Amino acid sequence: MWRLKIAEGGSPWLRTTNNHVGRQVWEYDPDLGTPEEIAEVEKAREAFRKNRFKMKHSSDLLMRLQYAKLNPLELNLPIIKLEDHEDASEEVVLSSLRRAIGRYSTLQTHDGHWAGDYGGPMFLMPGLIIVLHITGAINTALSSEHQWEIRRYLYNHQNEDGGWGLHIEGPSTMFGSTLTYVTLRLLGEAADGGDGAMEKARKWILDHGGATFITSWGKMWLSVLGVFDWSGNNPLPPEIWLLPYILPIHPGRMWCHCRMVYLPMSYIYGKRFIGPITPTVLSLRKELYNLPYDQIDWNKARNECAKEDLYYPHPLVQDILWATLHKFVEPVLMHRPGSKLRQKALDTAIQHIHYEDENTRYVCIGPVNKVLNMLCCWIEDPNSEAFKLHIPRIFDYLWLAEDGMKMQGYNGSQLWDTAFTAQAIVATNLIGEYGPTLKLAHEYIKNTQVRDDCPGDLNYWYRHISKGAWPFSTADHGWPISDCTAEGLKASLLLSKISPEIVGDPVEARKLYDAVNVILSLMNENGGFATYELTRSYAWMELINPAETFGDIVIDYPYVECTSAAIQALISFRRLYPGHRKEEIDSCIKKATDFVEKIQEPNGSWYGSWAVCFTYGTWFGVKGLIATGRTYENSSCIRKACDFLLSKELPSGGWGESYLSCQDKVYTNLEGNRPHAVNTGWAMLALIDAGQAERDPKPLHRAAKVLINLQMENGEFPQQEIMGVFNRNCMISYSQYRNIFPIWALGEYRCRVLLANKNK
Ligand code: LAN
Repeated sequence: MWRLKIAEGGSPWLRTTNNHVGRQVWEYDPDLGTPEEIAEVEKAREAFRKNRFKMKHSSDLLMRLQYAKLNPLELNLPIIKLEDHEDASEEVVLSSLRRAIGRYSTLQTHDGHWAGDYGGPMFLMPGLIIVLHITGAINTALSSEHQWEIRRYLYNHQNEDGGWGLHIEGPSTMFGSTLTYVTLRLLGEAADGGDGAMEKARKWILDHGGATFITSWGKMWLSVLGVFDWSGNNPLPPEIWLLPYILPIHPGRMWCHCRMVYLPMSYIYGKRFIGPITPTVLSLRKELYNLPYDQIDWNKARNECAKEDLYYPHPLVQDILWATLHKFVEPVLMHRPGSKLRQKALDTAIQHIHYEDENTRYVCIGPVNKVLNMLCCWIEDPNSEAFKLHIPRIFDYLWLAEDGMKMQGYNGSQLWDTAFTAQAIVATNLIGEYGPTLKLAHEYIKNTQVRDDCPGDLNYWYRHISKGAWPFSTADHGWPISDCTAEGLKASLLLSKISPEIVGDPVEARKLYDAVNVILSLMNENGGFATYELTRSYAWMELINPAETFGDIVIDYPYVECTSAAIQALISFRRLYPGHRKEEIDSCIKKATDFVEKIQEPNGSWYGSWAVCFTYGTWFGVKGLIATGRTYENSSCIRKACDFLLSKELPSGGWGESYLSCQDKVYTNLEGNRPHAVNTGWAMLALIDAGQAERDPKPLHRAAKVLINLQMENGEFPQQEIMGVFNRNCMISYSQYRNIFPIWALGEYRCRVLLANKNK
């Protein structure tokens, strides 16, 4: 049976800064599990499979079975469902909270975080499998059980029309369909395998024009594999790394995710690397196209893209730029003496690749550069130590649930979820009852703060400071993020106000100062906060975004989420340490607040970029402004935001926002106007903060009732539609949100709506 291992190493090729705290890895142990337990797992899988076209999101049932056995829970609290005419009383809310937190606490890992599924995107696993195929490591790195579970996952997420989407809930795209089809073939599936599934997939691909219509990232993957010609790719010259930093297009100025993905891509492109031509590769050349392979017009293919995939069409300047580079510059760089320059550029690129690998302990910033860097290390030297160091970190990205094994969008969301959970539990004012949970979460937060900057000259490596920051996942990953630092700091400050007897020792002041230093260093001129670094170039750089499926990736833009989190953290800090860097903090808060006010949408909402969408952004917008002391009465921004949220409440109560809100930037209800526990939580939190209880508590009563009626028998809230998003268009799972935000909202509802009213 499978087992989730937490905070364990287990390979001589693993490096860590803090004993692997936060590391989550699934391992197969054939000796584990009673026949009953194995049958339960099977039952969960079968139930998912049967319902897979209706419910695309898994509920982490395998992890839950493991934890139920580990931490059995006897809750003798009544399960209450409210009728139409009933409102939730204080007792009902209290009992709902106890059931929710009691159960959620049993899911906490022994190092203090909450493990869970951070999957969603469908384009990540293919990269890994293609790289393992090329490097000949597929069967040594992945056990046959791993390969089984990966196949299960891919089949479970095939759409009814035979294709695969960009993410689990999305309609079929050429990118998702072709890469997943190829992945299944590389995992040993026959071209007519899968009970007709493979033929159906191929039909989807061919009916939509064949694989020349795949997006640019797909073209790159297929070329590496040897089933697409490199001349059908737009150029990605590594020489861009040799340009002077003054130029706005220097990669050092790009968003770190964009920079870190195009870095290894440019190395591979610069070498026109192709893996071994195996029989499967030769066969794929026939399977993926409507024309014989040698008759394909590769020059035309450079700019082809299926309409299903097209989110960000290339502007004309881009086509001109690529055509020029392709026709005139590349031929020079591929032959002597130009190839000397190419070699120099390749040397620079691989140097940066090694730096990234080393300073993330081979986790890398994300799943795409992880596998690309691994391939580059292998291309440089198949017997290298670097390649060996990459292998065990593959498993940090693989997650298993009842729908199978997936590649996650990051090595987890550990710190982020833990910081929110701590704040949510404190907000319920049931601190005494959940002291041990908070103490353990506190441990995780303390152990995960980044201790040092990266080594060497940070400017040379285009890196921002990290010392004192919090990352999104683990300290070993270690990339600092503005809002993760802010949420980590907020949680630490909140816990520092509670007796150490209950929650353990507070973070030392010096470490809090370091965190503040990171936050202050991340404010842009305009007062806004971007994600990992300062905004280093101009928005018009988006003109050269070549990724047709993703928007807003070229530079690190400022966001309401990051800016609001920074405001909140600095204000909490200032309250406890009023003397420390006072002027800087005051001025930062002021500028950041102006920025938040300025970017409010005309309809009163804020557009959230990292989750769905207006409910999320507006929660951040309101919370940031309220933290500064603004109120409904004295701030028209807050009034407008409340009007906006109230106008979107469903007639039956609650909020339910579809992922289409993100793509279209227009508020869109979920199909059937169903409420979603997470959106309902965000909207309630914003409204309660803005004093809705004093004006008219009825919308809050309705929403609280929705949450209570959604709560399941075991105390948890159900997994509903996928809630996270990145780059405007790709969805990603935040599996803890279904518990965190309903708990937080019901906690505030109880304390600030029901109890406050009673005490009046
Ligand atoms: C994340 C995860 C965390 C997230 C928050 C901290 C929640 C957010 O407030 C700021 C942005 C950030 C850091 C973020 C950015 C984009 C990421 C890194 C991701 C959504 C996780 C995966 C995604 C990454 C780009 C996926 C890899 C795909 C590529 C297109 C490179």
